[in-house]
Amino acid sequence: MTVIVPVLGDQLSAGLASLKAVPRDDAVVLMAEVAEEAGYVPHHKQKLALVFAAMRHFAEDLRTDGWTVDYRRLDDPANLGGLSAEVEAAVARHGAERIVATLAGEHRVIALQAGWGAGTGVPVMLLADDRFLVSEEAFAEWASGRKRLRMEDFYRWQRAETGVLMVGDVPVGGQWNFDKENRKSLPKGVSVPEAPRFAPDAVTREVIAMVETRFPDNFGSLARFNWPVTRVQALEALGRFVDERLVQFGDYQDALVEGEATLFHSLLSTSINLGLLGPRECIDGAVAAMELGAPLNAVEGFVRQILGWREYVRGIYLLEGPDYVRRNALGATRPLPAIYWRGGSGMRCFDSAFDQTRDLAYAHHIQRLMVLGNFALLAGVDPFELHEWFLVVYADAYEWVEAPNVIGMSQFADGGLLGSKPYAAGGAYINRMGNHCAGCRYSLKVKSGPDACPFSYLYWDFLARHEAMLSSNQRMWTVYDGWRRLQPERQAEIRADAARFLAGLS
Ligand code: FAD
Ligand code: DLZ
Repeated sequence: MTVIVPVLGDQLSAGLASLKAVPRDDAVVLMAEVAEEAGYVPHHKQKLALVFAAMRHFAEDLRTDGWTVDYRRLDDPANLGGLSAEVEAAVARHGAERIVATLAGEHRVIALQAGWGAGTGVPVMLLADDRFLVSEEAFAEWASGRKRLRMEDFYRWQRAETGVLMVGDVPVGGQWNFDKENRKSLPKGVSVPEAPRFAPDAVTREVIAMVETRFPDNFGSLARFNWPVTRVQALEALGRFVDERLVQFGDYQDALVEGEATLFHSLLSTSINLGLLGPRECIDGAVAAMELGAPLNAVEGFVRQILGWREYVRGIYLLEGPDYVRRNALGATRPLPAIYWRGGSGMRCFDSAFDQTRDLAYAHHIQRLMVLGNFALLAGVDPFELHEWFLVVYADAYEWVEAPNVIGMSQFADGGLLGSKPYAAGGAYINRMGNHCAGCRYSLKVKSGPDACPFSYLYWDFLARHEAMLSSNQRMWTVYDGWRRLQPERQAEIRADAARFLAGLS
């Protein structure tokens, strides 16, 4: 019996449920580069190159392992342009009697998969994606009946369930969370190890040339493409992170440093999201490093990101359904400002994050949350437009992980489902966490007028605009006390600065 096993571009795991379920001799693995997936948003050029290069390398690995792979290249004139069309044609071409697939990550592609049976006339078996540590059902069960769905509660549950960093029922070190020890700015003199380099091989170079030719107007530059595109490279990236950067990951997790694009971050999200690495092996690698002296605040900080945040946002995405991306609890309607596509805002922190986003398809978490996301929140940008931007510009962007981070965590557009308060901050926060302000054309010392830091007056203006909704939130009481203590003349000055700046932005 011939079985078509479609493997999507982010399902590049030898242990994928559908690859485990079908005997190798019966399977024809279908992998298809298609215009539909390349175009549902105009992805950063590096994301396209990464996905196609990783797909081509994975197909070769499967063939070496004895699988029959039917690989459809984007530049093949016979390419049908869509996943469903390719699946239907493959069933006919191979005379297949059934399809066995692993459920896609995104609602959009899950909907396509649901139509494959009708489209092909053969039975379709859709298997759960067991590369995540928490199944959709287990998350729904955890969520059911809870008044609040907080990451911290989910994370503690997962620590207890998995036994990671636990001694019996007690968290290692007597504390669940060392977040407060992970907020240092980078002192002068601390040097950051260089991230590993993965020079593109012939396969990747061919893909890069194809992307440059076929997607010349997409955002971003390919010049500094440096992503792991194979499992071997991804394992090297994990090993180098654990050996060289994990020790300081905790301390400087929230730091913002001019000219330091990656700091001590792992750069592993692209590899995990593509399936080149499993979440559990990343967690185990970090935990094992404790025996070699890695501090608990670093290891726990890293484990929290993967066992906590990554699993939690995926659970929220599946639970909340396709309409989640349209939430707009704060009623924000400003079109996405041009500085998100062109940079050149004059704000050093923003331009720094923008430039590296364009050049590397990467920005670390605090740049995404507290600079690019925070600015949009304060400026009242339409969250759906921001969501689409975030989906475009990062090499690790897939809706299941991007949308809860943008709509929920960053924009509070889900009204507090994901976060207990908006991640809104003024210039003082950015100054405390980094060194951008020193070289900025705006000044924190100037309190009003065209040279004052926009983050500062926009922060107060944001609070004022949303006072009716947010001031009853206990976690916002202190900041609203601060706002109310300002003289009416000072409040008016702040609001006038914000209005002037926002008018210029549009
Ligand atoms: P590290 O800082 O080294 O963290 C280790 C790993 O933990 C990451 O590789 C990632 O797998 C996981 N992780 C950390 N934080 C999160 C989080 N909040 N949600 C889910 N996983 C997390 N992550 C994506 O993978 N894709 C996205 O499209 C994406 N969009 C984001 C948009 C916004 C507005 C924000 C605030 C965060 C977003 N994140 C996204 C989460 C996080 O910023 C990235 O995972 C991280 O910056 C990737 O870099 P790294 O691998 O060096 O991470
Ligand atoms: C992201 C992406 C891109 C750019 N291209 C393809 C493709 O051509 N073929 C494919 O199978 N998958 C691609 N992907 C990954 C899918 O978009 C991904 O499987 C869905 O986003 C579901 O998570």
